[in-house]
Amino acid sequence: MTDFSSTDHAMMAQALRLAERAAYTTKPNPMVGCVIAQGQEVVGEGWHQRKGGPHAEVFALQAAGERARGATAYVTLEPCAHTGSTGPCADALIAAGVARVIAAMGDPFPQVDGAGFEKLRAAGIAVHQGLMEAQARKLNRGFLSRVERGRPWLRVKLATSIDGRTAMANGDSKWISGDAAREDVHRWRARSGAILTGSGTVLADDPQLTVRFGAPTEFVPPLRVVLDPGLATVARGRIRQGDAPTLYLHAPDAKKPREFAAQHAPVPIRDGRLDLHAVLDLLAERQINEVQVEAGATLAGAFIAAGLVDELLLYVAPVLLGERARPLFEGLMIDDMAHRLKMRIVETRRIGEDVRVLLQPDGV
Ligand code: AOF
Ligand code: ZN
Repeated sequence: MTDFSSTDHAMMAQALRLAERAAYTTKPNPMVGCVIAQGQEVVGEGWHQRKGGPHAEVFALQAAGERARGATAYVTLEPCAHTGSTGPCADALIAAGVARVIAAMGDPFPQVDGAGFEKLRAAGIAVHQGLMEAQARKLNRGFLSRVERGRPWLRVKLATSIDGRTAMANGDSKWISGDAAREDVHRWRARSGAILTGSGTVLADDPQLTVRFGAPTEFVPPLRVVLDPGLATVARGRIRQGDAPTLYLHAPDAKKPREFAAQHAPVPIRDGRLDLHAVLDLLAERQINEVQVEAGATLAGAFIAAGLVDELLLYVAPVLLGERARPLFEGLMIDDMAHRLKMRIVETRRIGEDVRVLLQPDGV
């Protein structure tokens, strides 16, 4: 393992901050940042802003100009070796005369996957990797999930009372958490590739599932996905409004209504329900990195029970809804402590009146 200096750490931390600027605009590509430095002096910075645009290294090399010669390039992801929308970044770094490349992590993308490092080494450049890798992996957990596991990163958003209830018995779930939490949810939506819900929620809450409150100035609108086995909701609801595409996933034998224009695709049935594994496979094929589930207790419970949840985004409101109200998850049957589902708190933060808790199941 290479020993990295405090300057190396500071430069990589800056590269990670630059990468994160594209959180809302770069999908389905990864967020990547690059800092070029001569010793402790930064001579160029860049980040990958959107798919089809120049990569981080290209912007940073442009800014550095002649001062890239003999410099160190800090990148949050292995420089690419392939010609995609742009030429290989490895070649650009070599041509600019960079002496050393430090990458936070390798790029698992099949067309790169070590080939970028190989090119650099073959040209006599000193290459090191692994500096702040955990942070870099966390930043791109969606992209990495899709490329490495073949399925999107799945986040389930829930708003709960302190007694663990999410809706009244009549289904009313409005106004559990406050305005600040709602804006926060919309920012998480903006970084997601897809917002997924069920037909039950479309009927009960009539959500629009677009990014409207506290929206970033620029973002790629997430795909709205409705699990609707019988295509019962295609003609209804605010989900048909707004500036974002909608995809209906349905049972293979569903009857399509006449004049049905929305995107739709069949998904196999497992145990009487749409197969959730197949749903995620399909979304990965459509280059979705992060899915945010905003559904009711049944679908949220089904994802948990299937072991497909990577992250819970939980807003806890300081209210009590009482025992007739609905629980967080339905269909999750646990009879003894030995089978309890353990989770890890990744972060807690107060958001307005509420508390936001980010959790991950053990093993993720
Ligand atoms: C880099 N630097 O800043 C980024 C990289 O569609 P393209 O041609 O832009 O290629 C996208 C792939 O390139 C993406 O899947 C990932 O493997 C890599 N992204 N590589 O050297 C960058 N954004
Ligand atoms: Zn590149």
